[in-house]
Amino acid sequence: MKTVVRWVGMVMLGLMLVGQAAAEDGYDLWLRYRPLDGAAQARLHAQARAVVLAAPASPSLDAAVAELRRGVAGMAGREIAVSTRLVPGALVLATPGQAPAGLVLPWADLGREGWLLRRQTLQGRDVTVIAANSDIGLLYGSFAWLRAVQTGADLARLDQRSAPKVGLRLLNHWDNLDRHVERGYAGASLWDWWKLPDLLDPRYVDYARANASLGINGAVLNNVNAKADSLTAPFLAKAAALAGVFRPYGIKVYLSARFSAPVELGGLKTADPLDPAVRAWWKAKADEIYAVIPDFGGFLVKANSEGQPGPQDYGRNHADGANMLAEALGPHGGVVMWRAFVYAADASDRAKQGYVEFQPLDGKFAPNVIVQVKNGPIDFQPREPFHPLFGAMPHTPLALEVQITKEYLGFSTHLAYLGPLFAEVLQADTGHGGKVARVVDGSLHGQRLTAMAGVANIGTDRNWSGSQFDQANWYAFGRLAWDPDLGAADVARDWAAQTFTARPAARDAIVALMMGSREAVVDYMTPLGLHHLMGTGHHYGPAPWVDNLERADWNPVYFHRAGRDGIGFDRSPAGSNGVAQYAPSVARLWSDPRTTPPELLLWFHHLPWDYAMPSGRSLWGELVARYDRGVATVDDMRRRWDALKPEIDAARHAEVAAYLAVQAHEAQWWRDACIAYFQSMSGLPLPAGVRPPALDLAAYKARQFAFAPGR
Ligand code: BDP
Repeated sequence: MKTVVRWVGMVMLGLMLVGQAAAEDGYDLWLRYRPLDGAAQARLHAQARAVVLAAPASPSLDAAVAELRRGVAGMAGREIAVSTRLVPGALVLATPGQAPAGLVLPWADLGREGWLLRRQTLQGRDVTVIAANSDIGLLYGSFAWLRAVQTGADLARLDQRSAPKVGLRLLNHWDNLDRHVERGYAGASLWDWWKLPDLLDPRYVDYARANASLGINGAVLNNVNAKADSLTAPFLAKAAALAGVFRPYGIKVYLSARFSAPVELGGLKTADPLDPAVRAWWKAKADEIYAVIPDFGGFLVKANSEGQPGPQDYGRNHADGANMLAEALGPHGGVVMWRAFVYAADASDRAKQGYVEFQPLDGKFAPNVIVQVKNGPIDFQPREPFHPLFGAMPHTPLALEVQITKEYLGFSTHLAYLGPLFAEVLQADTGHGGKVARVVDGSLHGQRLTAMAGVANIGTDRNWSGSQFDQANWYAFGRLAWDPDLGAADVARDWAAQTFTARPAARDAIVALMMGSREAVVDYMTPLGLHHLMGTGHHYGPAPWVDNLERADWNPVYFHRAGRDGIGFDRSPAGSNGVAQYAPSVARLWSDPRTTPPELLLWFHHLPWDYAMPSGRSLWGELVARYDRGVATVDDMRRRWDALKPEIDAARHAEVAAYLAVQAHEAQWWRDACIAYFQSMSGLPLPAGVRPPALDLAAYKARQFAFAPGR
């Protein structure tokens, strides 16, 4: 009785909320499927009267149908039936084997995962065809059709097709087995290892739906700073349980593998990759994994980096290590993603180390190894030049790794849409005959094994990503991994329409706010090519003065080199000559400050404070102006967001507004602390009209953040 009363109450509450913006908390991500307005509902219903199945039954097909029904029920307010009879206004899910007579399509172009959406007449009936060569393609196509509805496409004239340009589109979760997430700002790890494998949180399904809606087809479950425990039988059973949930959504699981596991788990005396017993151990381990996870994706490995074990501990190189694992996984179809994020050999210029260690190994890796390279040569800074390895290893598959979680961009409290950052690296011309996107999609050097990885920003927070707008970074990663040539603004437009509102004026206002946001962070943190000025360890807040860390190349002063004479890291031929790692056409441009874009100036050059900038200002004046511009942009973002209040549901509007207030405050802090510090180096007065920092430098230096998240 009590339950009935509760249900009636809930239904009534639900009815009351219809018509006004229902409270939203962000859990639904971009898959909200809220009711369309009356006319649009009628149009949608006319195009989605039933789901017609012309494809073999499978769990993935079931997932596609469930999603279509969920979407139509939400947006058109109607339950739709599933049938095998072709009815007018049907959504026809078709694969070549079972396609209805008369359906002629360019199936071959779609590949295994691609899809096609087309409104057409079939056997005398007007229908919408969702076609693919596989059930996963149909699932992706169904999500694409729902996106078309959500973004206001003309359903009566629909004609779209798409196939992924990159084979492996992976999230890298830096999740520890105790649920702490390294560089996580969205709560604890989603993976409840303790309760797995018996208890499956329903959230795992929603995670899989969200990924499938973008085409993400793999997840590395555990941190690159891996514990060997993740390879033990109990944890493999847990990973297998997750794999079982994800499988219908086309998502494979991968694990980060600790290189020394044969010693730690196997009791061997060595993890030397050329030792037969070590090789046998990994082979047996791979067999064991595939026995419980038949479609296991493979290993991600961080070796000889930041204290992690690796082949160099035994006088071997990265190829020796990677190839040993590749040999173990190869018979099962698994891959090794071997990270190029290393900086051990020589601290004279940390930016050079990845290239120095890896480029000479070009062509030495087994065919199922991908070398995974961060977007830039240092470490996920607000701006870096693209990594010089892109284009420089023609005989080796290279994956691009970007960071979705904003370790160095203000955590989840700062609004920074990363689409422009991702697109900037993908569109950068390597000078080796194509842009980075052509390395990533394999076309530049004819690689068939291709991948793009994003370090996830997902956790147990109700809104998944720590903030409403950080969802856009997960989204942008997925869309760009599928098609690296998409424009960041186009992706933002889809996201904003799906996540907030499809009304064009409001949607475009959101997009405009997003598109300037990353540059704002660059300006108020690290303008003009400065980098790594963040607080020690946690990377929160400004600390350009830090000079006392154990390793020289952990200190901000190492990176900015500011003194009375000027500022910047000289990577020109007169300095570290890091620029020589780029193709000659690129190196030539970036060797000369006058042909280096201002955005990268102090990355490559150490210049006097009075150096004349293209703007007509001195370098000192320009630096200050950029810091001020960053603060002003955030203030402007706040105004733009306030103006959107009538368009956005109250709870999410208020939450974003509160976050923007934090960001405005912290942007000012960054600006003030950096100007105070750099002024102490330059010894120059502030340009006329510039407001002095609120506090003395000592006050900024004194700030400590003992429990900052993500460490
Ligand atoms: C840095 C992070 C550190 C990661 C490392 C990596 O500060 O937590 O372990 O990268 O990518 O950005 O391995």
